[in-house]
Amino acid sequence: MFFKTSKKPKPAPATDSAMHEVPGCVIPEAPARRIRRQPISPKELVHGILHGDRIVLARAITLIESARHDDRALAEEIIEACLPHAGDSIRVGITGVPGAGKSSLIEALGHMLTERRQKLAVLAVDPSSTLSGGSILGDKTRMTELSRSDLAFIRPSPSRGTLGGVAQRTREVMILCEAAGFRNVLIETVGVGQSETAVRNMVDFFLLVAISGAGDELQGIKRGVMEIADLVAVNKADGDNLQPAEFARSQITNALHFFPASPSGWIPKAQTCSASTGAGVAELWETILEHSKHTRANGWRDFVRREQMRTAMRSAIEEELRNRFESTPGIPERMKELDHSVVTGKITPFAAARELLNLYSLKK
Ligand SMILES: Nc1nc2c(ncn2[C@@H]2O[C@H](COP(=O)(O)OP(=O)(O)OP(=O)(O)O)[C@@H](O)[C@H]2O)c(=O)[nH]1
Ligand SMILES: [Mg+2]
Repeated sequence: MFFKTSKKPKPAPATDSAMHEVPGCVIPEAPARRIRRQPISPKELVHGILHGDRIVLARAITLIESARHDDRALAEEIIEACLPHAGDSIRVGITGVPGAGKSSLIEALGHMLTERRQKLAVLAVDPSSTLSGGSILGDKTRMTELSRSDLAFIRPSPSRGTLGGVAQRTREVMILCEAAGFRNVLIETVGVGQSETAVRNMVDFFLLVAISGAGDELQGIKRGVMEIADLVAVNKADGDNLQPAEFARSQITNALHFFPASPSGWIPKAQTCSASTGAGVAELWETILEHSKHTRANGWRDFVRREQMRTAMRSAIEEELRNRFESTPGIPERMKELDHSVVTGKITPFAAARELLNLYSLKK
């Protein structure tokens, strides 16, 4: 890696769980403990967030991610209070096949931004962590340099819930981060399934990290991921891989011409970069800034963000309905029985769904 070893001492190991969740925290242990022990009101939490206090921010996020019903009301109060202070930001989604170098590229971009004294938040949407219990940003060793900077706030994907739920939480966390002054938000997602669409629906700019030599299918060219990308970064353009990466870039540039023009007027690009040497990384950010300028000027960014709010509202309704449905007494038990009946062909899926919905209407 091209990064210099940090001269800063490593932060002391923290005992507070909120500190463990925030690798970027370098605030000493004692105040964190003090804050944790004392109950803290939503007003104080909002005050702390608006003053950029990362311990408080981490606590508020824990509240957002909590499954407890009474925490939800508090979380909503905090989000509401933060909303007017959020929004003036650059939101970037990052996807790509496993191992393409997303985390490394985030670290390289983050390094560049913090050198410029800019604050950034790194979040993740990883529905697979619901199953594995792990998280794509859980491995702090991948962002060692960045996690030591006071200008960076790194938060792994919530490891509980459906994709809809995880995406909703991430959207809320983004609002809090922006209110805390993190005006660059990078959201990493795994290059599988529906998570890309979920992330696309919450960012201004979508970056696909590709590598030379991986099949088209793998890289999302045939799955339609490339169609939603504003920029394809062919990473690992270093050493012996320089030429293959350049070849892949030109092929991808050709492929991009075949996609219908975006109503934003933005023409998607392909660029090479190396997260390891840092080559091309500043140029990637230049493209992101250029897109931001372009879409702010023609009103596209605001239009998209308004649309995203509508989508968010609908997703929140779906999520809440699903939660209410699944937590209604009697439903999970009956669902289990009906699962069996559907699988063995005793009842059609539609009849089973109707019965469960009728049961829900009766009980609610
Ligand atoms: N040579 C070279 N290796 C790189 C570069 N970027 C990342 N790598 C290596 O590729 C491997 C995977 O990098 P990650 O950043 O973890 O990739 P990722 O896309 O975040 O992977 P997942 O989170 O598992 O999907 C690591 O061993 C990196 O050191 C690069 O620009 N050049
Ligand atoms: Mg990663």
